[in-house]
Amino acid sequence: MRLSPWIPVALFPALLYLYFTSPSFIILTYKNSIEKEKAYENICDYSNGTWVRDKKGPLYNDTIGRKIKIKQSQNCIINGRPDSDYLYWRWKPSQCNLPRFEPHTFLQLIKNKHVAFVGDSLARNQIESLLCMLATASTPKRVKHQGSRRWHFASYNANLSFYWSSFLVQGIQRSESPEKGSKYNTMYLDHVNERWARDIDQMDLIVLSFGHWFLVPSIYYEGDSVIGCLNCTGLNYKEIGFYGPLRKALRTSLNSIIERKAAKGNRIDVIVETISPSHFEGDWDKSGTCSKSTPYREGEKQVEGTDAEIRKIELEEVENAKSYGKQFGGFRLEALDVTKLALLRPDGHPGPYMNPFPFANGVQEHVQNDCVHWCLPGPIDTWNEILLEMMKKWKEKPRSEE
Ligand SMILES: *[C@@H]1O[C@H](CO)[C@@H](O)[C@H](O)[C@H]1NC(C)=O
Ligand SMILES: *[C@@H]1O[C@H](CO)[C@@H](O)[C@H](O)[C@H]1NC(C)=O
Ligand SMILES: *[C@@H]1O[C@H](CO)[C@@H](O)[C@H](O)[C@H]1NC(C)=O
Ligand SMILES: CC(=O)N[C@H]1CO[C@H](CO)[C@@H](O)[C@@H]1O
Repeated sequence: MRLSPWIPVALFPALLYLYFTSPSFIILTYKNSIEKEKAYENICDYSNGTWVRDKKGPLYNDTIGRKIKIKQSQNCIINGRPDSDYLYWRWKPSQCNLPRFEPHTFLQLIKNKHVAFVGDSLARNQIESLLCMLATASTPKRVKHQGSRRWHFASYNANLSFYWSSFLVQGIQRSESPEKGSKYNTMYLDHVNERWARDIDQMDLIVLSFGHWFLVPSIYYEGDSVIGCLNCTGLNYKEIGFYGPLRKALRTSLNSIIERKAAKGNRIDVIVETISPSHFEGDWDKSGTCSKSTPYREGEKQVEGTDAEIRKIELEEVENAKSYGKQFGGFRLEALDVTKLALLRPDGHPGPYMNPFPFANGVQEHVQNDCVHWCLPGPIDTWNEILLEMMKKWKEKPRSEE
């Protein structure tokens, strides 16, 4: 029997009616609009969340670390750290999921670009994490450059570099052994450190990560005069604490970037990382340790005290610089707020495994611990996962001038 042509025609409106009133259609539409809205508003706050178990583990291992020549004091596996639990955690932001790092996507985004990490040993720790992750896709080549450590990804014509500048502004670090050498940092708060700043015009993305060096005794200059000091008992200077100086150093640096690049009509992207807390139980110089072997749970530990204050200053200065830089279309700036996710990971530091096999000759009375930097692989890989998400969002949402 031939099907009457009228049957489908008659059925069609009925089906249409059923479909549009069905709960699944309504839910689907609702979900789509929410997802669109989410993507549109960039509402995910990566800074708030919790560490959850993850079977997958890290993207790389110590073999790559050796190839990139990361600082050996952060290669915990090679140094004999016996537990590996700390490698099986993933950061879960409370409102979204943080995707696993995709080295190809990152390299594609930095094609023909120069990405500079500027700051202290934590900036170096992070760029080495990034290099290890990228090296799973493409091997970088170390290239000589005056004033920085530099790596070149030939197939992408991309450069990554690390500029050591622990204050961002000009200054002289106090001696590593203050009993013998200089007891104080000297900082020139209104002069950006030219070691990195003279290359600003060749940079496309600058990641600033600093802070820990502000906590030691210092003498502060503005212009030619001393404006105060930190912990300089016996010298005839005013104690002004380090919060003000830290704020000024960051402001001087961000202003320099804006004035030397954006104000001249060039594009520049800047990321300011908030402070990554350390986890010494006891004083760092009196054999303090970080012995916890699991992350803190949500709510178990709050960002407080010095860490909270430094983070607040950094976020405020980012907002200040954003409003100053807004008049120049090519300027983009965001904070990468790692303070909470770092605070929750006391288990991710090298601890005694900053040195190879620290217990090879039995347990010593005095073992030096590193509870500031992070094992590679380790939690700091997550900072770079968030960095990649921020870069992807920037790519989707073009600058106002474009
Ligand atoms: C380390 O990673 C390399 C490259 O990804 C891989 O070939 C090697 O098998 C890994 N080694 C271990 C011990 O997992
Ligand atoms: C972080 O997320 C938790 C859980 O969703 C929420 O209760 C808390 O208010 C959030 N905190 C901040 C500072 O947004
Ligand atoms: C990267 O560095 C290489 C070698 O130092 C240089 O020739 C090239 O122009 C740089 N590329 C970018 C995009 O900065
Ligand atoms: C006067 C002053 O700032 N003193 C500080 C020196 O450093 C110690 C510990 O680092 C502080 O507790 C003091 O307040």
